[in-house]
Amino acid sequence: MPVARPETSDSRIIAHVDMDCFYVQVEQRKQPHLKGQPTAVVQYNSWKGGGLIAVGYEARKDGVKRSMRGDEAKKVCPQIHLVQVPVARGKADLTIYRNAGSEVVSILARKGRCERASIDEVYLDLTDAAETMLKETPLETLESIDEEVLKSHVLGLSLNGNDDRETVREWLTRRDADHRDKLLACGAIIVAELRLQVLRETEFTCSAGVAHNKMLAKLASGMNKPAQQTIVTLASVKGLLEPLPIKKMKQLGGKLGSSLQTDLGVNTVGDLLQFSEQKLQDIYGANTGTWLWNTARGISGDEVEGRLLPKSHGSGKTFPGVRALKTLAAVEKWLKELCEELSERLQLDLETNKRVAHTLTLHANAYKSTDTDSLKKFPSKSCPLRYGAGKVLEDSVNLFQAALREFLGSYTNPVDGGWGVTNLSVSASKIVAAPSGTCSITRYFHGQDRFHASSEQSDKKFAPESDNLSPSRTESHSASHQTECEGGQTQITSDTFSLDQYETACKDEAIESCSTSKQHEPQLRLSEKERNINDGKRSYEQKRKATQEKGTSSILRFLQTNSCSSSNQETKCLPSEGVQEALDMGSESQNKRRTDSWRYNAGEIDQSVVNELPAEIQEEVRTWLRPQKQANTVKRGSSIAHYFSPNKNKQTNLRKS
Ligand code: DCP
Repeated sequence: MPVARPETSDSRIIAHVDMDCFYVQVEQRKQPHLKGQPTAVVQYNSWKGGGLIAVGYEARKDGVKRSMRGDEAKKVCPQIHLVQVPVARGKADLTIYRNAGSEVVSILARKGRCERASIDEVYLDLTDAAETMLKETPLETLESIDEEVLKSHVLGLSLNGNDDRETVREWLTRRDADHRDKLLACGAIIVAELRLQVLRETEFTCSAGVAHNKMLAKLASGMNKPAQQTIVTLASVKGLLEPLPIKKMKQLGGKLGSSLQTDLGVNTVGDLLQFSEQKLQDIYGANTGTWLWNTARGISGDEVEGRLLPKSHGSGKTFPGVRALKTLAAVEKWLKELCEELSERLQLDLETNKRVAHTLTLHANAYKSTDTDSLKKFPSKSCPLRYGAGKVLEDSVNLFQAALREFLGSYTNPVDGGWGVTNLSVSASKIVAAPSGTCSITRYFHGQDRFHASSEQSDKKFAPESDNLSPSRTESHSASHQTECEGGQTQITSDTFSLDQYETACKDEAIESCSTSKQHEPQLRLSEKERNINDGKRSYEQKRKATQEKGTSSILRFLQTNSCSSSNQETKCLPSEGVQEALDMGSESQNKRRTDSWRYNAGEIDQSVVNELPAEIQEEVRTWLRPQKQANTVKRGSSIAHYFSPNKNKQTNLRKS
């Protein structure tokens, strides 16, 4: 359900920047001879010339539309250039578009808080920049104003078509203007400058909406395309919103919008104005009721989130008509491709941006041969995400099977036949900053085990996407033949685990899986005693604090906390004085206790787990595991690694692997 966030101030200056025919521009930059030519980007499949996913403005003039296939576009516009989307793993590869989007984001972010909303859309909070500009340069004193600013469309400003730029100049420089309009004028100047910078540095044009909140800015950015900007003055809000079809409003494209239409007869935003806030609250609950009441009046307190990176990653593919996947083997084959791509992107995100994702979700559309209405009723399933392509695949297959069982109403594992999958996608969401230093290592090691445990019990935890009135529309682009979860809100609206639940679950599961799952990686087992201590005495909070420490000393703490002082431990090592110092041990008894619990069997670390860690962490871990030559040698003052020397046999294994 939408959450009402009352407008904190209508003096905010928010811009929504949307790239023009984005994929086409990216292709035209790559192949400059296409510039100025009617061009469209098509999906890679060859059926009827492939589906159009982006159409350049020259081709639009000739009547080419995104809903067309290549063959149809050729009929309408014989000179059109059809460029195929790059392909990798048998599906669209959007990397060049994603990277091009990042180039633009890095430029736009120079002037204020910037939120990457999708592969080609960005919100900017320019309030501070506008206020500063207004203080430094009163608008009425401006001597020259760039043409790009004068070309702005100011909603509510009547133009006679003769000297429109002069009229806009007068509006921008009015001495007696409302302070909020003056800020909007500054916003328009800043946005025009940013758009010019984007053009200069990337060769891409974009359009923008400038308003007092995100909702209005987004509505305005598409009003005048390409390469133009639209300003929403306070006085124009009513006129802008009233005629808009209710289903066109963000978050009202789904069931909530349909309910407004069928239950209340609301077809335009203006129709909504007749309902009191109380009435809307009575029908839709306090929050949604207030949100609807505010929306009808152009009030929205949504903040621009300072986020330059995507909020989720997704990889998907559709299998229309005869291409529907009808066997588990076929589904698994495609899941392998999708999971590998997703995993690569997760890894890249981890290495480049130090971010980790927590939730894996599987979406699919399917039909039952016996029930033609069953299309799209396939439940989405989520579980905690484990890193590594193999694990992502394993979990995705489990998720798919659980969903298919539910879809078919079967208690046993489904078999081939009687069903077909027309769309399949996996996504990773709940992406947060990876804790630095040891903490990330801890999480990885803990995570591997607990995730494994959770996947074993997955059926109990898989939950369907909710079927309530939550808006299902997202800001991410989902092409007819692909899934792109770049930026924007993900389509996962009701994962089994909320982040809090997940944290709690992790807390509970980490200990058990560490201690019991021999086959699980890594096999860092806790002794009975330590488990009891962990279970009973150490709160989760304390544990978290301990692992939040940075640097080598905290790495050691990690090992200390999680080390395996099991009875069959053969190698006992003592820390060097230096290390001891770094640990800031304090009292002697503490020293002893910690030293005892340092027994650590490096041979028990599975190399495949180490291989999945980010490069720099791998390096760090390998440093500890390297000191094979000094096995069983306990030397004060030697390197940290010496204190983790495995026994001989295990060293040999380790070296082999
Ligand atoms: N896209 C896609 N599948 C869709 C819609 C869009 O793959 N069904 C991709 C191609 C687009 C890009 O996302 O270039 C951005 O989508 P927009 O809806 O913003 O459309 P364009 O940028 O192409 O055109 P416009 O200038 O109308 O915004």
